[in-house]
Amino acid sequence: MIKKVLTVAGSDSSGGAGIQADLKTFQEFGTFGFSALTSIVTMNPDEGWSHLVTPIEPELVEKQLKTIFAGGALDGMKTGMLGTVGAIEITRQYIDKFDMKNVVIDPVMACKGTSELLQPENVAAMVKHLLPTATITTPNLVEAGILSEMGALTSIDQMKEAAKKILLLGPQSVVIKGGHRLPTENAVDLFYDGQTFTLLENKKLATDYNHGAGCTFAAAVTAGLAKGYTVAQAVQTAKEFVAAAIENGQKINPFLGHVWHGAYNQAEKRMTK
Ligand code: PXL
Repeated sequence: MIKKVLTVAGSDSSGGAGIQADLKTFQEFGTFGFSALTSIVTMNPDEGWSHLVTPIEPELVEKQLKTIFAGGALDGMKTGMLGTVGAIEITRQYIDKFDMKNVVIDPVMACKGTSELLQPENVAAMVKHLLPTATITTPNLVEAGILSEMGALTSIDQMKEAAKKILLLGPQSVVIKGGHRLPTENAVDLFYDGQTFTLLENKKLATDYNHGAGCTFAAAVTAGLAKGYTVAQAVQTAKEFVAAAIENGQKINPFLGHVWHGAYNQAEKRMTK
């Protein structure tokens, strides 16, 4: 049976992050993707690509989840941008009702290019209701600084300390994506399962076309877990998948470049007629 995976996330109308990244990535992993939309993000090219987040009513999020779970529990799920506290609470109810395993919480707090935090009450509700259900949570460096209440993280030792603090919030494991932000020679991510720290290193890629990298990484972890990989294997495979996606990033419009989700499997070569 094909593995079923769900993303509860926002729509990135520009096509690189959010549910667009998640569904494309699920497909690349040979899993069957579902989406419950929590918000729609639009960008205005006439106003310097300014972002607008329009949340979706919690009742409509619930209707989507009811539809999606009609066939019972799924093999894995992830959350990304969460529109409202109500949607977060409903998502938790479905996780509990269907005793969901392989839950990946990507603690999205802002879109790239906007330093502004998305609705702080959503972040608090995500920490309270969703992090304790997580098989793994996947913060970037900024999000890990906020979740650990340590502020700016500038070294691997600080990332380790933050990982320990984040585990106290309830997830079974954490991977902090240091990525290109950390002032180290390589792009370093830190995986911590409560016992062992594992550093995942890649050379830093000389490209700015990385919009959607975070969502793509979390979606790849979700699909891997649904397929039965261990958490460590899912993280390692996701890292390789995203490295290929960044290396083959595409300039999608004058404002930004996106990762190419099909790069790992060279999807552009599939249809030849
Ligand atoms: O990359 C964070 C992110 C997550 N989800 C949605 C987004 C973005 C950034 O643009 O639009 C829907």
